[in-house]
Amino acid sequence: HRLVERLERAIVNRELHLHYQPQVSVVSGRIENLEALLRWTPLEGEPVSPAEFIPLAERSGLIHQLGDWVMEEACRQQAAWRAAGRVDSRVDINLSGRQVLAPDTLERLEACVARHGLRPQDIGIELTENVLIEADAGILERLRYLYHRGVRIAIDDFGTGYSSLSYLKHFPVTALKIDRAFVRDAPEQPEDRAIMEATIFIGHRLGLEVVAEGVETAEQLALLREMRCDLVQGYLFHPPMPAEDIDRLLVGPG
Ligand code: G
Ligand code: G
Ligand code: NA
Ligand code: MN
Repeated sequence: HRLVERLERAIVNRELHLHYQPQVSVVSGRIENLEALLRWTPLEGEPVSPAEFIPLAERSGLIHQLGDWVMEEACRQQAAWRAAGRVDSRVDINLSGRQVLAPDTLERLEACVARHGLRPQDIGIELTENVLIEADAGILERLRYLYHRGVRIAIDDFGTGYSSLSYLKHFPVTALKIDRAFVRDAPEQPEDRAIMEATIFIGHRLGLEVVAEGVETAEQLALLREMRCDLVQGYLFHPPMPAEDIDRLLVGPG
């Protein structure tokens, strides 16, 4: 596949970047967390969306190299922010299925965090529920270990996978992310509103943080505030942006 060949060269050619999207506290308005999102702009050609190249990288096995690059870059940036003393937000990294299910990915993440002088609580990971269902005992033990050390573990796109709720009882999880499809339709559709409310309720009863993604309107925010959602992420607040823009955002004007 042509795109895979181009992607193979993207790392050496420095065509990859991370953008960061803030997650904001509904109560305080403070930026609590930054989700790292991979961006690929080939030297020649238009930017390619991760929605397109991540599945390709998963199929070709290139996801391991890409994932290592993301981990390294996110930890390097977080360490630089820490050293500058300005930012105390966590940074969240997306891990796809094949990455998490590979036996040594989580160990490499831990090593990467340590190598950059970060504390486990400076970093989080986002997984989908399907990954947890497929994880074997060894992977789960590794996740539990990270959880107990203080790494934040969020379930991405919560409610859209093929799982039953019972996995929440057994798996090491610190946060649920309400999928943006529910958030988008909640103002108009009572069913989406009900799912959103139920997710926040069950999350809180289980002692989890709840994050709503794809928040674009004041109306969606009003619902989420009324339902006591913890964190909100979306274009209403901030789009994903380069690290330099995060610097400006956190330092403020002047
Ligand atoms: O931000 P954007 O809409 O472009 O992201 C599209 C999809 O790509 C999302 O599902 C997101 O989770 C995924 N994605 C973005 N960055 C990464 C990454 O670094 N690793 C993995 N595995 N997925 C990512
Ligand atoms: O699958 P995951 O939840 O990781 O995907 C995150 C994706 O959502 C990224 O592609 C990001 O660019 C996108 N995104 C972030 N904020 C918004 C938003 O307010 N609306 C929409 N439609 N997409 C968003
Ligand atoms: Na995500
Ligand atoms: Mn998501």
